[in-house]
Amino acid sequence: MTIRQPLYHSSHWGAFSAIQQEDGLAIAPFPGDPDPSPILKNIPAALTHPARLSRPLIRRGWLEDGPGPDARRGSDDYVEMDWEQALELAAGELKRLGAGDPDSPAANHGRHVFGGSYGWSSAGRFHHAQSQVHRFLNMAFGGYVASVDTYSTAAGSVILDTVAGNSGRISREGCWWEHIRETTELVIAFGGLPIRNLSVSPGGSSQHIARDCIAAALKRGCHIVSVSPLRDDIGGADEITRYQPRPATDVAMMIGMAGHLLARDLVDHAYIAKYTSGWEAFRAYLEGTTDGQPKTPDWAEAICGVPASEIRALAEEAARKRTLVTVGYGLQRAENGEQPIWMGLALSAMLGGGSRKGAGFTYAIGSMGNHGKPQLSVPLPTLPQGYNKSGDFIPVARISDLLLNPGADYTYRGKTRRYADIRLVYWAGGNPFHHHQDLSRLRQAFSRPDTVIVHDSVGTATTAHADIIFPATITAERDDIGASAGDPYLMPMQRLAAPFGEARDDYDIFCDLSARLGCREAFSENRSSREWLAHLYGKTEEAMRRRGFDVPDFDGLMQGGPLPLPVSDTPSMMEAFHTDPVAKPLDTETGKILFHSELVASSGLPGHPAWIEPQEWLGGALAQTHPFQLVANQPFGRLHSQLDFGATSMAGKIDGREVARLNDADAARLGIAEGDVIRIFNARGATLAAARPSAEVLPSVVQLSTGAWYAPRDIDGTGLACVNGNPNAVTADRPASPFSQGCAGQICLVSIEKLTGDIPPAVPHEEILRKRGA
Ligand SMILES: Nc1nc2c(c(=O)[nH]1)N[C@H]1C(S)=C(S)[C@@H](COP(=O)(O)OP(=O)(O)OC[C@H]3O[C@@H](n4cnc5c(=O)[nH]c(N)nc54)[C@H](O)[C@@H]3O)O[C@H]1N2
Ligand SMILES: Nc1nc2c(c(=O)[nH]1)N[C@H]1C(S)=C(S)[C@@H](COP(=O)(O)OP(=O)(O)OC[C@H]3O[C@@H](n4cnc5c(=O)[nH]c(N)nc54)[C@H](O)[C@@H]3O)O[C@H]1N2
Ligand SMILES: [Mo]
Repeated sequence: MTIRQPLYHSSHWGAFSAIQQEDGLAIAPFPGDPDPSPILKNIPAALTHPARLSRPLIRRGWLEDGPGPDARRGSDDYVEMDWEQALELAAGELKRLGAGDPDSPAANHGRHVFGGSYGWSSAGRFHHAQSQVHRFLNMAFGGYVASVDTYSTAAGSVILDTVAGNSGRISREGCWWEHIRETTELVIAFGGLPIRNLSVSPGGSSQHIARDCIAAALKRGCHIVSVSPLRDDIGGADEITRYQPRPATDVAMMIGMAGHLLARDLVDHAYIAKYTSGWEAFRAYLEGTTDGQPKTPDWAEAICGVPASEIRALAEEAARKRTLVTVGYGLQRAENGEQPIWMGLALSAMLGGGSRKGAGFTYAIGSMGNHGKPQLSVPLPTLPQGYNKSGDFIPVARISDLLLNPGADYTYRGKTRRYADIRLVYWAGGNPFHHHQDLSRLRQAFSRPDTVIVHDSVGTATTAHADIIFPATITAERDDIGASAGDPYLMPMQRLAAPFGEARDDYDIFCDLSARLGCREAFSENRSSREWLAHLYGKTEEAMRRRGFDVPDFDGLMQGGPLPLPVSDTPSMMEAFHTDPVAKPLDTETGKILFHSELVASSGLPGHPAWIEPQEWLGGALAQTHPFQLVANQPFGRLHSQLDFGATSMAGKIDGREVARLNDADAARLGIAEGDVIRIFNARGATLAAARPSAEVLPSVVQLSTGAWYAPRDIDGTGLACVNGNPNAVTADRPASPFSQGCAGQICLVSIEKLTGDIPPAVPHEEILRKRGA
């Protein structure tokens, strides 16, 4: 298949057009995008990279010995198989576990099947692997054990749902970027406003506006304060003030500000009375009535390291100005991750909150490209996933606990729940051996089920722990529709290339399996992919026609260009609440913003935002043994582990190995120079990275972004280490709290040493999965 006309397509990091040239696919960013992402340059490599999977693969041990728990997962090799045989094997195993007749007692509504299958997969509203696998399991078993919340935000979402009603609406609704550009006088951004992260939105991003908005706000005289251990978590301008508290201590800095506001009588009591409840309990904590410790800026300085004088000055400036407080996802991906999010909201409430335009609190505007943008007034095409009759789920980051502890009790949002007994794991569109913490423990967990089935286009570390691997196409090999909440375009995603080898669309794989299980009609509704696309687009098309827009039919959309979508002028949840808190209450215990929550208090946490000492922080006992705080944040040059072999991602590595940055004084002290290979380790494991001394990084912090493909190898004398630099070899599989059970993978304590002697090379992407004999 050769394409000569530029065709439109889309990715989570931007819309683009593509044309085929002698040396491969040439990508041009969507012309309407003011600040296209460098990640687009990763795409051409995806078409034919040697890590692509071309045929179904079956793990040798599973094939020879049959289904069952098996510690060889992760080190076994694979046998290629033709599609017919591989589909038969998978269908046979699904049937053995009850698939085929969702209403029979044997099917048990998939209670032994984990289909939570978290992951971002690719842009595209129909070929969305997670939606496809959920729909399939609902049709085949009548259900499955699902997952709730996300690795992105769980502690933050659970606490905001509880104390402010709806975390998703707080993040997405409102026009905060426009407000920052035009009216806000002080932005305090905990976690910074990293342009790197704002390249990405789930589903696509046609316009990257953050850089321009920040520049325009600064020009207008808006003061922007970035609070982060990394000075470059916000673009370059000198006018930006940067504070670098110790990681995990922002909540103390915020509480110190709050204590000062109270002491100086700078609290907006009228706002508190009208829009909040529980203030007295929090006030008692600030004054030290409950624990004998008044929460002064000096108290805060001792914990967070930011000088008390600066904490006071920032609090006073915030009280004087139209102030926006925003807290990034990164801070809540940590032990007690609820606290900085809740405290950010509480601080903004003490300042008079969101009753003025451009002031108040917004969640994670610096984390996702589609936050703080106007919402759309028409529905987006969405594949219905069917109904899950099992009703069972885990908080998403409890996957290892689920597989290792069937029948064990745990708590979530104040309730006690029980882990299912999982016999089959089905994953499509995600990479748990990228995203989960403590990968050695995840390896043990993956040895437990009878069977693991994975779809992916490439041989990731997750496929290397599967029994049956189906090779999936990539978006460039299929037609789809790109769209994202808060993005003003519907993007035709036109097929750019023929499928690689024998790869099939996830949809077609599930159709083939459904046919063998007798549920093909229910799964496919007798529609081809193209008929589904036209059907799903029809909902948006109809809604637009009803509003009087002239819209193309489906063929017209696919042949024409991006379709502008109407934006909504409905007030956001918080605007409506501030206009009339009685008529538009929040969905919380009192209808107001909570300084104190009974549910939280009854779950073993303080009932108000509080500083709770974590196990792994630079001020704690464990820092005597492991004196560095690892910050495992999002990578600049790729989305998670996706297309790690692409040009932008590879350009950021040294000899194929991920780069870790540390403060230059720390590096000098340890005799570490640019490019030296360092071993980053703790009691859970080790990972190797190429060092980069940098003045941007707070002393005692080492930053190693996520996404390098996990490749554990035995290192002489010191045991296993991931030689490619995956930080999840050392992060802790410890929930943020028993309340949210959220992922706490952003930070952990580690030691660092320079590696000498024989240094094992990085493992190329195509060697992660051992595809030996055919
Ligand atoms: N230590 C630490 N860990 C973290 C984080 C952190 O900050 N620190 N961040 C966390 C966060 S926020 C997230 S969201 C997760 C991300 O974790 P994931 O979403 O699991 O990561 P991805 O690399 O996006 O994985 C997507 C997988 O889907 C595959 N894929 C893409 N398109 C298709 C398709 O059409 N069909 C099929 N079958 N497969 C496809 C890709 O090849 C890739 O293997 O990681 C989390 N992990
Ligand atoms: N380029 C790119 N962009 C992405 C992604 C990607 O993979 N690549 N992933 C997307 C996804 S799925 C998500 S969920 C979002 C995640 O959005 P975030 O969670 O906001 O992103 P991170 O880079 O993990 O964290 C942001 C910064 O928080 C800082 N930080 C860490 N701990 C602390 C702390 O205790 N205090 C303070 N003040 N700062 C701290 C770190 O320095 C880090 O750089 O990013 C999205 N954007
Ligand atoms: Mo995420």
